[in-house]
Amino acid sequence: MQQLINQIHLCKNLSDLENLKISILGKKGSLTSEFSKLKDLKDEEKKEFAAKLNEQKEQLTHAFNLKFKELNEKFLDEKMKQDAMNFYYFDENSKAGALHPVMSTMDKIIDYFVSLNFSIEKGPLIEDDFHNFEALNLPKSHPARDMQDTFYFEDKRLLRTHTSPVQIRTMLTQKPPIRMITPGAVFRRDFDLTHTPMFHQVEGLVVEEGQKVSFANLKSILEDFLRYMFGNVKVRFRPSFFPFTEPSAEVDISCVFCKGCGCRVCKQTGWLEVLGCGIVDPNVYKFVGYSNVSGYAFGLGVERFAMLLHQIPDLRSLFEGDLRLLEQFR
Ligand code: 2U9
Repeated sequence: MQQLINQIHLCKNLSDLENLKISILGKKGSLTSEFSKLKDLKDEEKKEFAAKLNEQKEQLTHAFNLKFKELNEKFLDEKMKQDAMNFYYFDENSKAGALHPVMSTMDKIIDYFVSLNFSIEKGPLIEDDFHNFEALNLPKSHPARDMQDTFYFEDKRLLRTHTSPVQIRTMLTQKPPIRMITPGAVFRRDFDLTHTPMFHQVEGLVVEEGQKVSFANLKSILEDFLRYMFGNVKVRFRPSFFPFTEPSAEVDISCVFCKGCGCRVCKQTGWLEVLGCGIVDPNVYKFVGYSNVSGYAFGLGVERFAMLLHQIPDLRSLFEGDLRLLEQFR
């Protein structure tokens, strides 16, 4: 008996222990076969022998259980060690990603207008002539409608050239008051040092019932916005023209590179153009069925903002996915 107990203690792993258990307590095991001898014994001997076998069985089972517990714990410990992930590995070997500077600039712009309760509206990238041009008061003869400026599909649909169709769609489905911005990609057939065929815009639109909205409202919000974006810059409004706004203005800030002294970037003028804006042309309201309303609108190119914010000299580098640039924004 003690020999068997010793054998149990000597087992090194679970499978040795299992084999030993089968050889002793299994169906054909050494102790199990002792039980079959009972039938040949007389009653008194049988009782004594059975009691002895049962006691041995109990002792062995107890020893097996204890040993199982010990070996199983060891087995699980080792398995855990093998399977465990070394999280420090990821810490040391992986570089955290980061937002592309165009997207972080977009987020900064969006944050400003969301804080003033503007809603964010989205629309399709593939548009039709009505939403992209007609309803925006762009006459049939307008050069922007030209095949040379716009990407057309064969069925006359087109890739939106600005995010303005989203304002049209919003006005067609909602009543004033409207305070919205629409961030997103736009497409133009333009590719040179300062233009890419796809870029991002954020446009804004505010429309109120009655004649409450004035150019002064537009001026004050854009001045505040530009100082939020670029710090303590000078802001100036220059008269301009857009088919969808009247009066219209282009907005400049004092050059962030030379602080207005004149440099290569601002072409020695001390000013950088950053925005277009204006009071919404009443013609636009006719296309969306609005009457007796007033509103202002503005638009900006996000890539240009990102370049000025981060002093990135070449627009194309924003589209190349070059890690040497992107890693600087982690
Ligand atoms: C509606 C009415 C008016 C949006 C406007 C501009 C002026 C503008 C340019 C800035 C740089 C486009 O990315 S850019 O090339 N945008 O100058 N955008 S007013 O006016 C609207 C839009 C929609 C219904």
